[in-house]
Amino acid sequence: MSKFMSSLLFLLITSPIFAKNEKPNIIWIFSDDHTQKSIGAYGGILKSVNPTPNLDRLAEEGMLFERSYVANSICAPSRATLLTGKHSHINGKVDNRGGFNHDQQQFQKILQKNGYQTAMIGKIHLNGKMQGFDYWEVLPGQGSYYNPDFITEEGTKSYTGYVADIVTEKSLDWLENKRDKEKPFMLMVHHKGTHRTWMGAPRHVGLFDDVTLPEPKNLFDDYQGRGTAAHKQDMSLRITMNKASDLKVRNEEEKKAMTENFKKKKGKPHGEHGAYYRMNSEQRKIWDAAYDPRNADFYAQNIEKGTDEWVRWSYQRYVKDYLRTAKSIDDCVGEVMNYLEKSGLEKNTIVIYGSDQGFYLGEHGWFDKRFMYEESFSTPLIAKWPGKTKPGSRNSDLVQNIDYAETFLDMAGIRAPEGMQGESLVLLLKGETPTNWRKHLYYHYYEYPGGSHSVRRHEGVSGKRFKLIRFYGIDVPNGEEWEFFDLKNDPDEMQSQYNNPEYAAEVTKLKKELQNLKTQYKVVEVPQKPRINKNK
Ligand code: SGN
Ligand code: CA
Repeated sequence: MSKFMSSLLFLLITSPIFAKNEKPNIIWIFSDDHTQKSIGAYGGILKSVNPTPNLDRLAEEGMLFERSYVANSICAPSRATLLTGKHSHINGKVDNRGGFNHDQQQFQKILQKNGYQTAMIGKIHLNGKMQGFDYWEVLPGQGSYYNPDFITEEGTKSYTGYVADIVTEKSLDWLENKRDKEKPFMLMVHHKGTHRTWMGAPRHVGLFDDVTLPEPKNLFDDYQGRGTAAHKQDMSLRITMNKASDLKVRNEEEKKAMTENFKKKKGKPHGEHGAYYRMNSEQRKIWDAAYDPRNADFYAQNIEKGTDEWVRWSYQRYVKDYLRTAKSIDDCVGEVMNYLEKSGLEKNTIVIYGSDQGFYLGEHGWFDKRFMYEESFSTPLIAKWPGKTKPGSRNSDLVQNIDYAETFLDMAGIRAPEGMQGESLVLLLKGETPTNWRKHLYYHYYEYPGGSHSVRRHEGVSGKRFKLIRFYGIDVPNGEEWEFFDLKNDPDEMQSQYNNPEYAAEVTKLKKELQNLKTQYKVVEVPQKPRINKNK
């Protein structure tokens, strides 16, 4: 070949037209219990306090999924589904108790085998050693808001500071200093917040002090129009909400008693209730300066537990604390986006935000999740894929957390292995929903008896408008109860129409659909037996 020809060839293969398609990087920012209704871009009554400016920015630059749901509204099972792309009865992690089989197929293992650098930082809630990550540092179990420990390949390490900030710092440090810059990457930035017992960062403890949050209209729900499960749950602001640990109302005497209690236990205070006692004196000073006067005000009002006044007061305290924890996650989203912009990574990096499920912020008088009702069945999903997602776009197709694994693989140009049960969201992200996109979702919640909050087992099917739920294993003649909701006429799900003859045809249709989905997803019976909760 002449010299001229070879230089022409060189120019051609190095020119952008012939450059091989660069694989996109993926940053998956995730939170715990972060409900759609607390994110500005999703709208809702809390939008007025501007709770999430950075997530709103992500939505403005990307796509927001309005009808995004989970398959089983509880933490560890949701994460198992996300990694495996399979429903709980297939991946084996049906509730928060018991182990997760890490040896099974997971999307990050496939990405890693296909040349991706993979990293996981923060909460995963799946005990045992993570697989398929080049780098991982995870919180033990639920983790701690203040001065958390992290499990690493080299053992447990302790850090001083606020958990969301540490997760953010570690993530940015991995991006800047620890990864192999020759390879595309997938980084999971997984936060502890907004999980119970909702403790904000020192810089956020004063937020929302001077506002009165609007209340949901069903804060005083009496559960007429629904069955046993809604009546018998244990997740109400009126009865379940705990004064000391949830609402942080402790006078000096109570603080002393709790401190003594923690001293009796071995090692550092742990778990949710231990967070206050893990604080160093500087953090405690900031905390007490914010909470002591508020608590004095509470005692001055003589509010009795269980009264309507108590429900109203705890709603304000609880939701403000919840929004404070969300704020540090929102800060993280902003920092990550700013870093991508500064580092030049922005163009080829997908940023995706989600949570393990939704949550109740006083709707039906509740906190927590588990039910197939909209607040906890739905979950946020916002994604920005430069050049692919249309900025400020919204998608209203039915998507579920079984879809993420295949989506991540598809983004990387990898075909999903047989057995994954979701659908890739890539076409949806490009604004090209296939005409045969799913019309119904399958749901199944298992953690009963045992566990927390006494939510009865149930499974169900939901289309865009109608939802059918079967509660089972309950103390009624044949052990099961059905509920049916028309989300168009009753978006707050206050009145089951299961026995209303006007809906009989729809009920029959959904019963059939439930059977179809059970066949499609190969649903098997998971025996219901009490077990001890070892994996809190
Ligand atoms: C803890 C919480 C519960 C919560 C579960 C599961 N109690 O047990 O309120 O439902 O975690 O949450 S606490 O008083 O210890 O905070 S999950 O998100 O991990 O599924
Ligand atoms: Ca959760």
